[in-house]
Amino acid sequence: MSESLVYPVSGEWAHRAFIDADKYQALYKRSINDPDGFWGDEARRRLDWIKPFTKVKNTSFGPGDVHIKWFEDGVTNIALNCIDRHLDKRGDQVAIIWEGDDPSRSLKITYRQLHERVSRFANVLKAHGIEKGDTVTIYMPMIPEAAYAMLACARIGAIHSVVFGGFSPDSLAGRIKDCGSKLLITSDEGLRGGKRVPLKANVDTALEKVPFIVNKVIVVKHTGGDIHWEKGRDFWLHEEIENVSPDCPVTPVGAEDPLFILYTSGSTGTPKGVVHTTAGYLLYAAMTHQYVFDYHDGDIYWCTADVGWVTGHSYILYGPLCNGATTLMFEGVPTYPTISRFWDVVDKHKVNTFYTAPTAIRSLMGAGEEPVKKTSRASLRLLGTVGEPINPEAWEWYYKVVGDSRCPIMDTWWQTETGGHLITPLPGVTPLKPGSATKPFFGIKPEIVDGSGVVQEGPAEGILVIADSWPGQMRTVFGDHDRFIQTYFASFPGKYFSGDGARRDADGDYWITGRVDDVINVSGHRMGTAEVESALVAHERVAEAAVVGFPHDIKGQGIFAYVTLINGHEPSDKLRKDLVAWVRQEIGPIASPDIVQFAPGLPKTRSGKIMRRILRKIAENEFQALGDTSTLADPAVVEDLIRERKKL
Ligand code: 6R9
Repeated sequence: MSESLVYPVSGEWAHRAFIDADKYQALYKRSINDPDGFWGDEARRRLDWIKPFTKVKNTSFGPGDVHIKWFEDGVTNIALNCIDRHLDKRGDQVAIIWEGDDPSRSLKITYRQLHERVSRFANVLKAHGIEKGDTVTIYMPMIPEAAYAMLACARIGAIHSVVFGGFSPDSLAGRIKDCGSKLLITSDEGLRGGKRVPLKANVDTALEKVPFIVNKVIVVKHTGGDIHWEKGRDFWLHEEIENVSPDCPVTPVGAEDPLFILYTSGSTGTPKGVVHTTAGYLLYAAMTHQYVFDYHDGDIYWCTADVGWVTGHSYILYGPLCNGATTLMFEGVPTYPTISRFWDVVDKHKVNTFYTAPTAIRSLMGAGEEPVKKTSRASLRLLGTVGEPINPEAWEWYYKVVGDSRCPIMDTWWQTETGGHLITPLPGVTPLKPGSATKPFFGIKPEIVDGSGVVQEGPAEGILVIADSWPGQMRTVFGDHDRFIQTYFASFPGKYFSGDGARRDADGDYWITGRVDDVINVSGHRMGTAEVESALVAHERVAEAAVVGFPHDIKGQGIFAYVTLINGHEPSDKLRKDLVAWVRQEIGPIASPDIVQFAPGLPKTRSGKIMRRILRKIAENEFQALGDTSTLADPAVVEDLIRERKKL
């Protein structure tokens, strides 16, 4: 396939980037050979400390004892680093640009304004009894108050748990129960694509399911919509902040005190509360943000994620603000009011760096080049992608159409658990290969192991593990350290198990093949679902594809492909055969799909991830055992898929 394609570092980038290939080599070497020296220097240089640390790394991946501590005797505060220390130099610089769902609404918030709003918010939390170490649940739309709420918690040492605003009352209730928050922050309603999201009503329903946990709800007035009001429990933020002082000194916080909990689903059980702590997390988010996006003073930076996901935590909020950046927060969706919205926003705010997910790119590709080409995008300098493997076709389209072949694409591989980018190109350093996340970031020791844990050398394919700790790593599963050990350190003792498969090519570049639970074993050959999908979407009629394994009498597992066609193309048996032949030709006979099902839509979470669990069950004709479908963006998709499956 297009694997041989390499885009070298351009002359412009070699010149402007912070580091070049030689410097990367030297720094990487030091980060691995002398982690104490490397990270100690970075932590002193990048963070302000209330009490300096004397110890740097104290970590063990087992076997036996698993503990992860960085800078453990240091004392600092996140808000001090993300706000207060910037006031002298950049008090009047814009910290957050907010772009509303409605294109006529946007706001600019300076660091000085951010300081006052966060301080007042923090005083409101204190007035309602929140103290250091308490958990606070945040269920908010993408409005500046979501950022204020998170930073207000950090300011007073409270632990936030942001629950994505697209989650149902049930999911919200489960997450409240797990971490036991006494206080919840929400808004009357959210707004996405012109539609109202009943956040406060969802909170009311959720709180009926978990009575006696939350006793205070702080409500931000956003749309002004009608809501139910529980006197004595519910409080308007705009009224509360009038009653408190604008001064709120930061609470000194230990480097290893928790900053936040973020729930993430694994292959089994209820969502896990991933715990990130203070100093190591912030250092890692800030450093990756600077180097990966080559962030320079004055850049306008936009990450399209929602603050309900880790990408929003690390790369809308904490990393950029720690670096004193201007970060754009977008309330809306890529298709509203028109399919040019992303690029209109880029032009409106002169965005230099744009970071999004492959799924967004693919959905926009379906509408062709014109909606992109009619915008300028002259301000764009660098692009980023995250969340799933990006197929080379989407990469090329992103590069050529969106970036006018000027902007390098940083394909950043990481996870909720990792806090920040682990495998990623660096502009000015890394030749780009469409579909490869390329090389490890500083301090990251990736290894490829086989099923029994044997480390593979040279070009190899297998399971991706990380051999040693880095500062941004999660520390535990909230309330269940044993589950942390079982999930991440039991499969390959002494190593962090990522749950992803990867291939390393002859240049040492990593290609993420997808979750190992998605790997299909066809006649003893391992087949990455991402690879088959990539081949399918390379077909001129295919908009999107999802591939799963299903039990096959002879081969062990067969390949089942769900295919969404580009508008204007009709399903037919002929096209089905063409697609099978196409994949056979693109990858090889072992990759030929056994079954192709045309699907007008795929089951996706609201963050755009395809729910393969559901696709696997439908492929297996197990319609009764679909499990929880509550997190789907559009549950009706499933009915369509079942109907079509029955016809095959
Ligand atoms: C940041 C984030 C983590 C999983 C991860 C992997 C997939 C993320 C990727 C990627 C290939 C990339 N993933 N980035 N796969 N290339 N650049 O997405 O966190 O929601 O926890 O998902 O996403 O499978 O294991 P999270």
